[in-house]
Amino acid sequence: MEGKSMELNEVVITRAIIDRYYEKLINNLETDVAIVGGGPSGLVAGYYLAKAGKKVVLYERKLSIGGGMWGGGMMFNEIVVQKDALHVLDEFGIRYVEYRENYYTSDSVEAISTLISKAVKAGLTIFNCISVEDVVMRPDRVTGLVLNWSPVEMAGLHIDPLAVGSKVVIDATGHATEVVAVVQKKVPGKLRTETGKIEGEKSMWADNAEQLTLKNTREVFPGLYVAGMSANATFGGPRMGPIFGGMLLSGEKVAKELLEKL
Ligand code: 48H
Repeated sequence: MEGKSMELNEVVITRAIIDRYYEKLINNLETDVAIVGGGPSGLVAGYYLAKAGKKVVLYERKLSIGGGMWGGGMMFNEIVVQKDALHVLDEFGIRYVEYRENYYTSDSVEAISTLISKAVKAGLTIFNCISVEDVVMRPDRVTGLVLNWSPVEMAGLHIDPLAVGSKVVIDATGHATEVVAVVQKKVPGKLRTETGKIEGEKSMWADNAEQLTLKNTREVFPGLYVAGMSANATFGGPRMGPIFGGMLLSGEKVAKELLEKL
């Protein structure tokens, strides 16, 4: 005979969620690296940094993490990855099939769900439904992020944000380059681009774009790095369409560079 299990209590369920979330929040007020944007480049960066023992947090505006990878190309949920980036898929255990020489395909749902899962298990803390609306600034350096709930942003409510500190920030916000845009607008000084401003993303040229994504993954302002599509939009590289090797390699590169510095 099985014994009667303890009756579940709604207030205890609520208390458990509040206690655990509060712990997570308070433990991440100061971090080594804060990543803005939960697309492939941000997740790969977060994975490698967390795996190496860094305290790293990622903020994503949307309810679901993953950015633009879920939909493959035009909702055909397959992605293309070139040979140079296969070692990242191997590191995560994401399966791929050769299509032609140097063109490999992966199921986009397997790819992005595995990036998310492995990054979290490696120690990356993810907060979803939070939008980064500003940076914390000292005269010559970005030193943190200003956060608000995405629903507050969506409803246009006049509610003051909260702030967190981080040694380094990575803008992995994709096409929009949201953190760099705020720095350009509000922080005195120039970006480390040719004109000192955001150069803007150019039209599609996959081969060139994939190479430039890597080159453009770097520090754009003291304390602020760009990765993924944001790197090309900031430094004026073209878009590449649904080939994702550059995004994966960009995340790997920014993590490597920061591990040498931090
Ligand atoms: C919190 C924010 C904020 C903010 C934005 O777009 P992503 O998938 O980014 P990448 O660079 O890792 O990958 C780009 C890729 O998906 C892509 O679009 C490609 C390859 N396009 C080629 C082409 O030709 O079009 O993810 C960015 C994430 C999103 O989930 C946003 O919701 C999030 O960042 N985000 N999160 N605060 N202020 N801004």
